[in-house]
Amino acid sequence: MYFFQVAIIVPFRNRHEHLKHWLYYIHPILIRQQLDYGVYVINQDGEGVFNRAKLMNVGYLEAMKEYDYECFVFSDVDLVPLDDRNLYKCFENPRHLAVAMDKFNFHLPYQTYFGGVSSLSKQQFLKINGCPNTYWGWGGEDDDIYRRIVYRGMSISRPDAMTGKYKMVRHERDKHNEPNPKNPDKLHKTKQTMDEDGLNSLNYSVKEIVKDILFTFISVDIQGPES
Ligand code: BGN
Repeated sequence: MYFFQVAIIVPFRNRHEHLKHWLYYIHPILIRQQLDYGVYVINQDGEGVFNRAKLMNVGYLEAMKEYDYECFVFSDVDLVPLDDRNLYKCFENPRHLAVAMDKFNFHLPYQTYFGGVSSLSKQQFLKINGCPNTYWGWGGEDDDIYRRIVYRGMSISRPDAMTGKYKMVRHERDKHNEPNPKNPDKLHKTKQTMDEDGLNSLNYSVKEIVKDILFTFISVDIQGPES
């Protein structure tokens, strides 16, 4: 049997209650999928504005320090897949997994939506220079990643709407993660900025690494924006 080495990366802050539930559901699913995987929870240290995509970049690099992973699944901590056949692995193309979330009435909110849960092989991730580091606060970073994929000549794959069902654990809007009005405009420039803003411009410092039995918890200072 062929085993896939998959790093599951979870951008995180202050959602320990969610994490507990997510781990409880996700591990049995991943085991039933017969994957060789590691879970990396990337915790943004401090009270600055949240930056989901930058934490994804950090997760990629930190996981790679531990093991030569072939595949990366990026998941929000509040999303639990409802069908075991929604495989947490990588495909020919970057994949969007969270296609039918309950909060969107089990539909895609729009055709190019790439948020929630996605997978990219090491090669695909490198091809797009990883994620943008400059989307502070809520909104747009997933759209930027989608654009990077298209600008590099790839397309995305998805499971069908039955297989791709997800439940979102309910929560209030997080503190320090307000919609950022600067983010939508940035999307027009992705094509020009993606070569300078990504894995190759990432700066952060690791504060603490805690190896739990079920996951690795990495706290990082991701050096917030000047303004
Ligand atoms: C979109 C957000 C995404 C978010 C989805 C679903 C933006 C950029 C301006 C168009 N995009 O509107 O980041 O995942 O909603 O909630 O805000």
